[in-house]
This record gives sequence, C-alpha cells and structure tokens, in this order.
Amino acid sequence: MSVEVPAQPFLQSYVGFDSITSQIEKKLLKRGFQFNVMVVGQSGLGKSTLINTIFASHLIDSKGRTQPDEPTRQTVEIHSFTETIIENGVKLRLNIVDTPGYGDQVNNENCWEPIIKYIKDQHSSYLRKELTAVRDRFIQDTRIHCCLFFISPTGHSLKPIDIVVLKKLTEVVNVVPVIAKSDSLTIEERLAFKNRIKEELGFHNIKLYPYASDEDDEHDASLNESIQDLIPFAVIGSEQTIVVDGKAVRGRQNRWGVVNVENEEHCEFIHLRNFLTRTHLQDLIETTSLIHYESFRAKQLLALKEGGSQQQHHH
Ligand SMILES: Nc1nc2c(ncn2[C@@H]2O[C@H](COP(=O)(O)OP(=O)(O)OP(=O)(O)O)[C@@H](O)[C@H]2O)c(=O)[nH]1
Ligand SMILES: [Mg+2]
Repeated sequence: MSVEVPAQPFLQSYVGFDSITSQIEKKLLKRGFQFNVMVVGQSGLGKSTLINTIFASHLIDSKGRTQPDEPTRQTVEIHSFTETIIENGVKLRLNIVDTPGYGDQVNNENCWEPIIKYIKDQHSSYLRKELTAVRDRFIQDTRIHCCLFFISPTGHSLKPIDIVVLKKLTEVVNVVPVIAKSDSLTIEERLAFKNRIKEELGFHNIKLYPYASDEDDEHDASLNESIQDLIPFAVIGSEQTIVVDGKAVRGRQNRWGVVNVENEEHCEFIHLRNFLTRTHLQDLIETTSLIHYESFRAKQLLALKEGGSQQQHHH
C-alpha cells in the first residue's frame, strides 16, 4: 500500500511530524481495506463450502444456503462474493473468488490456465488504471492478495497435478495451502500429513507465503514463525448450523459425532480466519503489491518500451 505525504507544507498552523503517521493512519483506516482471496483446488474438496463458512462465521448477513439439504452445485465458472466487515471502526471489504475445481477431466492439461489468466488480468487492469489515474485518486484494487490452495485429505502425499498447479500459482500470487475436509483425518493423521506436505513442498522448491527475508525485524520473524507452524491449515467447511452453548455456529456430523468448525480443537478454521482477516491481512496486501504486482509491472513496462522502440525503428 503506498502512502503519500502531502506535498503542501502546513503554513497556517503547526503540525508536528509526529502526527503525520497518525493522520495517514486515520485516512487509511477511514478508507478501509480491500482484501481479495481466491480458492483453488481439485473438484469437490469443499472450496465453495468454505467460502460460505467464512462468510457465515461473521455475525452479519450471509448470502449462503439456508437449507442444509439443498444440493451443492459444482462451480463451473470463476465468480466472487463480497462482504463488508467493520471491526473496531475499521472497514474491511472482503472479496472471495471461487474457481471451478479441476482434476475430473480425462485431460487435465492446462486446467490452471483460466485461473492464472484471471490473476494476471487483475494486475493488468490495475496497471492500466495506475497509468491513467489522476494522482491521488483511489484505485479500486481487484488483485488477488491470497490464494488458498486446497489439498485432498488423502493422508499420503500431494498429487502430481497439485505440484504443477502450485508451481504456476506461486509465480503470480501469495499461496497458502489448506488441508480440505480435515474431519476425515484423526488429529495424529493430520499432523503426520502436514509434515509430509511440508517436506514435499520443500523438495519441489515451491515458494509459499510468508517468504523469508533478511529485512524482517524480530516482530515479523516471530509472526511468520508462528504461522509457518500452522500452514497448511487443516480446515473443515459446513453449510449446516448447529447450536453450541446457545450460539449458532457451523458444524458437521461425522462418525465421531458433531464437529464445530469454530472449535480450535477440532479444526484450524478459526486460525485461518484470524490469519486472513487480522494478523496477516496488511502483509498479504503489501506483499502482493511489492512482489507479485511489481514483477508483473516491470515485465509489462519493459515489453511496452521494447514494443515502442521497435516501432520507432520501423519509421
Ligand atoms: N466431510 C466434509 N465434507 C465437506 C467439507 N466441505 C465440503 N464438504 C462436502 O463436499 C462436497 C463438495 O463441496 P463443494 O464446496 O461444492 O466443493 P468444491 O471444491 O467447491 O467443488 P467444485 O466446485 O466442483 O470445485 C459437498 O457435498 C460438501 O457438503 C468438509 O470440510 N468435510
Ligand atoms: Mg465449488
């Protein structure tokens, strides 16, 4: 997020530099945050259900299904859901982009292409607005700040197709893996699977968010460490409401009983939600801008320049 200090000196009255940061802060907080998340993964892993669960878990209107027996429809195209959340006077516009699952075609080659194209299109449209926008005008941000990658709860290993898609995604977006439908694994199986996935990701040299940096201060470093232990988040999604201690929450009936998705002993849904909407929100936005968007922009501008000089050459 870029912040511009007013060029005009304050002549009329003394305003200390010490107050500038709080002025900027106020301005930013008033404007609020636009935060765009995308869900990607094999078909039927509960991507649409988790989006619904995230929105329902906030104490605001959900546009999700109300009838539990209504069949889940397969997602056939990319579309997004937006909701504005206000917490302690800070406005957050949370936008979640749902994508069709892949993996059930005979030929899964290039199944990731529409997803990568969508991400790049958002960068491209932001760049266009940036190049034409009047200075200081607010640009609507549709760039994907975080991509949740759904891993099938096999308990064994990642699928070859996952490795391919992960490689493509990590080149253009912050990727955070989650273990889908983790109610099908016991706590022990889950832990073993997590470690197995981490090994595999390391082996294939897949660069996930948060990235290591030399510039990290102690605060960043400890923030990242605490989150690295949790990734991939083992999540459970549900479209059914259950009542626990008089409070309506999302839950699932399974062979051991009822799982409350908001119970931290059952699943890491709450950790994921806090990670997205509280602890790492600002950093995910900044990293998108500083790393992924910058690299896209540099390539585009270079191509433009080269195109331009080639044209001049012809004349
Ligand atoms: N056991 C279990 N079932 C789940 C969970 N989340 C979703 N399901 C079920 O899995 C099925 C598929 O869920 P969807 O949310 O449609 O999956 P999707 O990933 O969006 O599927 P596509 O749109 O085809 O890619 C539904 O019957 C859900 O009820 C979960 O956490 N645990
Ligand atoms: Mg879906």
